[in-house]
Amino acid sequence: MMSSTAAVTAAIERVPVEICKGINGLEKVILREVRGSSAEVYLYGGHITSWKNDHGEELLFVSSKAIFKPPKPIRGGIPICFPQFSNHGSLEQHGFARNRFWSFDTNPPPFPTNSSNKTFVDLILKPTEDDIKIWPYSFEFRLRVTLGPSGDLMLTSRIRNTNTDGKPFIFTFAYHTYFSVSDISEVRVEGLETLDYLDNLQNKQRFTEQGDAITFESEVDKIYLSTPTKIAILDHEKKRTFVIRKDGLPDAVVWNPWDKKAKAMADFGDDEYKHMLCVEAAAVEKPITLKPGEEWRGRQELSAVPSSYCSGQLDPKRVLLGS
Ligand code: TA6
Repeated sequence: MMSSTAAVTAAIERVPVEICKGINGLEKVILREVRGSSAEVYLYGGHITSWKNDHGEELLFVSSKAIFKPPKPIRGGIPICFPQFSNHGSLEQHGFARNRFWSFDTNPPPFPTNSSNKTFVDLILKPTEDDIKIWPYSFEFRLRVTLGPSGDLMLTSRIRNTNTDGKPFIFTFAYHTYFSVSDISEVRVEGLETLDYLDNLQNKQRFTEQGDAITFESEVDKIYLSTPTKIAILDHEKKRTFVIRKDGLPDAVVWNPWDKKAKAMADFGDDEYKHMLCVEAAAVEKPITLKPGEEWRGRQELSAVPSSYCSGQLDPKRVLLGS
């Protein structure tokens, strides 16, 4: 394994990131935090494929059958859906950002950085001539991936319309995060109760969620609309809660393929549905319009916190209402 300490260190004493070859020789970046947490990002897709806590435990799910070979998107981690979420448009499923090669953004515009976050990498995606043939717009998509001192993982996307012909463009978006869970039938999602959602298994019909935490006993593919900015995934067995904080991303998609769909996906193991759950910070219901020169920002912050519990039960109110 060849590695080089990247010269991608800036003036603010950033923690150097490591650039090395990953699976099939695809270039990746490794972010490490002093307390032991880490994250890995492939330039292929601007795709995060690993996020580990300071015990070295993997927090994201990547399928054992994932294909690390263009043009196939990587099954797991955090694919980025842009400029189209799912089949909400005429482009390929989930758009093309997840199967394009991104570059290092060596000259990002100023960023309101929190000084404590010194471990980050900036990537950029611009359309190729072929992309413009299928989606005739110029844009700059800047992605900053940050690993916080307590191991939190932040993704900040800045998308700018750089069209010179005065044309606006419209897009939908999602961070299609695959969380690693102990046992899907033991997992609860808090923060989406009583919300309206579009059910992708029923022609996107609109329904209202019942009042309790969401649990899983079959395939689910729902787009929750106008959700709170904080959502929690409670994994009792691992005594772990994932907290998703999001900004500029009003919706949240919840997906588990369950057994039948799992078998139908070549890059997904038959039983792997038991150990993953996608909860995706998204902008789907109201597509985003950007005029030339305008910039959109969408941010998600992921934390993995140990259970706060007295009798083994998590206290969701403390998680969702806490700081
Ligand atoms: O985000 C949920 C979803 O849109 C599901 O409908 C399912 O198709 C999933 O994404 C995976 O999509 P992919 O194109 O990665 O196979």
